[in-house]
Amino acid sequence: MRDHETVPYSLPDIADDESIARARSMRDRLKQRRTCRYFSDEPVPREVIEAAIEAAGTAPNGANHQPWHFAVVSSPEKKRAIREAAEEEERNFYAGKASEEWLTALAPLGTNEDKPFLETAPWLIVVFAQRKGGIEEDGKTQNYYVNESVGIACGMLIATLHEAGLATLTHTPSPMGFLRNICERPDWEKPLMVVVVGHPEKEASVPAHALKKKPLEQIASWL
Ligand code: IYR
Repeated sequence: MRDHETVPYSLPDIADDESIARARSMRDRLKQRRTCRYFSDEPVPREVIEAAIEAAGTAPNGANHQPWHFAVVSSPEKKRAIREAAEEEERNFYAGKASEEWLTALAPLGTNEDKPFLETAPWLIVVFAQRKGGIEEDGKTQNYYVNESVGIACGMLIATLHEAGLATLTHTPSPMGFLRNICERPDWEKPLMVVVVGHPEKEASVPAHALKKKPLEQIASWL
């Protein structure tokens, strides 16, 4: 056995009834989350973003290497650079790169190549996955389960921001290598997504299409 120090672990005792109530209450709050594409420029305190990123940083991950980096963008110049580069990629996507099948799947969402929210929203959190680096971020040590780890962290980030009363949008321009240059990140990091954060615009609406969620019977099996 290798050296392996431990510390005690326990959780507060919660009776079953209370446990069920809490799970349902969390479910109901998460149900209120919708991906929002219309943001106002109303400011959001930096402290909210800081706490949400700290929450994301507690995600379970491969070998505790914590293979993520969150580049937080608020400067108008950087936001404009990201918008311009993303719209360029999206123009190619919508004008030919995407298959007919893909465009048909997107039609009920009403998305297109215009991404004004990348400038309007107060914060863009550009999430990077560290393919290498370990805890010390040396750029060499192997990391493990990188996509899984960073994906879970993004879920926790989004859930925390939702709990804080903010709207989010996960934006995934493709290809998104340009984000590495704009955010000045090393080449062993791979941009994974942009989480756009802010308040919804007054006139904001969301596609009715996405209200249809698969029922429990469909998404779960019990063995
Ligand atoms: N990245 C594009 C297209 C897009 C793809 C999927 I799958 C979506 O669920 C939404 C959008 C865009 O941002 O428009």
